Amino acid sequence: MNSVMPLAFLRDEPTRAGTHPVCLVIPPSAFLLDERVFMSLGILKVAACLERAGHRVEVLDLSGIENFLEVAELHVRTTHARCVCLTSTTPQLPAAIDIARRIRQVRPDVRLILGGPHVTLVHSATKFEQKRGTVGRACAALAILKNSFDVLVSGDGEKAIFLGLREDAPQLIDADDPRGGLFMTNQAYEESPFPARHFADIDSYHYTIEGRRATSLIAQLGCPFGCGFCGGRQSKSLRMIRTRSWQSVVAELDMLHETYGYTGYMFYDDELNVSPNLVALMNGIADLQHRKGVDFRLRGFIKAELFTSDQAKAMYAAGFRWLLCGFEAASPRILDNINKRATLEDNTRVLEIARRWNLKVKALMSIGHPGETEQSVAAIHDWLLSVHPDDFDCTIITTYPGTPYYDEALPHPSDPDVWTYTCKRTGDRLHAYDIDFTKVAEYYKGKPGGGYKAYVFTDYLSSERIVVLRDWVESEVRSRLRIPFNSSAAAVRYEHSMGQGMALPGFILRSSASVLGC
Ligand code: B12
Repeated sequence: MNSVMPLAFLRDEPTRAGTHPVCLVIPPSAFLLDERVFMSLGILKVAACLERAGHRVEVLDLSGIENFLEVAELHVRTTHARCVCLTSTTPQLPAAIDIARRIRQVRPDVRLILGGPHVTLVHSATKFEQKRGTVGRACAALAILKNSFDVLVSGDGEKAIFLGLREDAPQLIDADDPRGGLFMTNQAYEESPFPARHFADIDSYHYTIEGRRATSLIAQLGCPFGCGFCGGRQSKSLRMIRTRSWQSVVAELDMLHETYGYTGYMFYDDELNVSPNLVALMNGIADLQHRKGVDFRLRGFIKAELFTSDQAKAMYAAGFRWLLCGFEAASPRILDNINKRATLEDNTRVLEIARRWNLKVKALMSIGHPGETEQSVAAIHDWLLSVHPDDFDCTIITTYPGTPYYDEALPHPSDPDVWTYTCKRTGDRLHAYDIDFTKVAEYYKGKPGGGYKAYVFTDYLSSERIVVLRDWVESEVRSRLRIPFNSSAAAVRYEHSMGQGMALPGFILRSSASVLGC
């Protein structure tokens, strides 16, 4: 195996499917309140491409599995797979690295491939570091990944997986570069298969929208904006908009309804209304329901300054009753520091338009931006009370690799454990403790009654104070607006008992072969 960046892997035809299955692994996310809410669509898309090319595929879904290391060990001891491919976000990395280590111990012959957001973002951060001439922590983070895995895939996995399976695969496959031949074009996106949801144990995933059994899908990829806290602002696969036709999205909804009976759908596009074809898509979804005589309920994200009354009307007609919007802040200066583009007036207007069309709004707010002060947090509290959203949450920023807050930060002059991001326009600063992402997995949601930890602070607020203020906004606004904490999300953890030689329960391992684990 060599370790150079690949020359463009231009051949479109995949590797010849061999007799050995390919094993795909979804690491657990123990920091989530409930790990079986939404399936990991990215790796299921990779699974679908492998299956289409004739490969036998096994998917080991370790979401919510307490003793995941034993389960992974048991499986690799019995499987004939020679390649084990993991996906990972940054907070899943500690578990992904532990799984890789355990597999190495019992099957040193297996090739370990890592793809997903963490590699993509760390790789984009290293490119940015190199461009800036400051080789440092992102390069170190990439080196750790190179030590733990045989092949790293940055960016789109649909074609790159076939290069990763080849004997002569490079150690780093760059599928995040539109010039490289592995990056998906709109046409490739249109032609690619839907995520292979049949590999997930559908019934163990549970989500409802307005009482309807619901699942998630993505209509288009990418967000072109530059918010400082958001991962992928230097990564083409996360930033460039890739679209497929509205007919393709409607076909996926039709399939999901026919095959699994869902009538609720959560759209996980970064912002649905970035697409100029939103209204056409909504009309297509409304027509589908009319033709089938069904009634869907939908939920998805919008970008505030692009939201119009026409969009709201079409969204309501298609079945939307809820919109989510990342307003983040209520202080104009903080909105500017985030590089949000939306103004406070744009944000307020979203609630006015939504209300006119009977759409409920979940306001997504965050604390811990450059220049954050007591007053800017109080502004969030006051604005929420004045616009009265139907739901909200307020999170604390973590500066993950691949976000401008991480990529553009410089070492703090006097504290070696701290990196500082300075907003170019206002000079406001955000300081972040350097986190060992191979060991620390962040909480996604603060557990009601505590559980949050902040790794950021500003010149005006300590990290401890940020936690106190965040809890204050949550509890004050919830009690004033009578919005209960989401207490339904009691963590569901699965325990897998380790009988020797026992096949894994079907909800952990799904295989395209007829015998599990063969
Ligand atoms: C849906 C979603 C969620 C859902 C469901 C997550 C899930 N189970 O999939 C929920 C709400 C639970 C969630 C939670 C969180 N999320 Co989230 N989420 C998303 C979102 C909007 C879409 C993910 C998706 O399905 N994309 C589409 C698929 C096709 O892309 P993909 O997953 O990246 O997969 C492709 C490639 O990465 C690659 N690939 C993936 N796996 C593999 C494996 C192999 C072997 C190969 C070869 C290739 C490969 O091929 C795939 C097809 O091209 C993304 C943003 C985005 N636009 O992608 C953020 C995103 C993934 N989330 C993010 C974050 C920060 C979080 C949270 C930490 C939130 C928080 N603040 O605490 C938590 C962590 C959850 C976790 N398990 O780690 C960041 C990840 C940053 C990072 N450094 O990892 C993203 C990128 C948003 C952002 N721009 O900052 N999230």
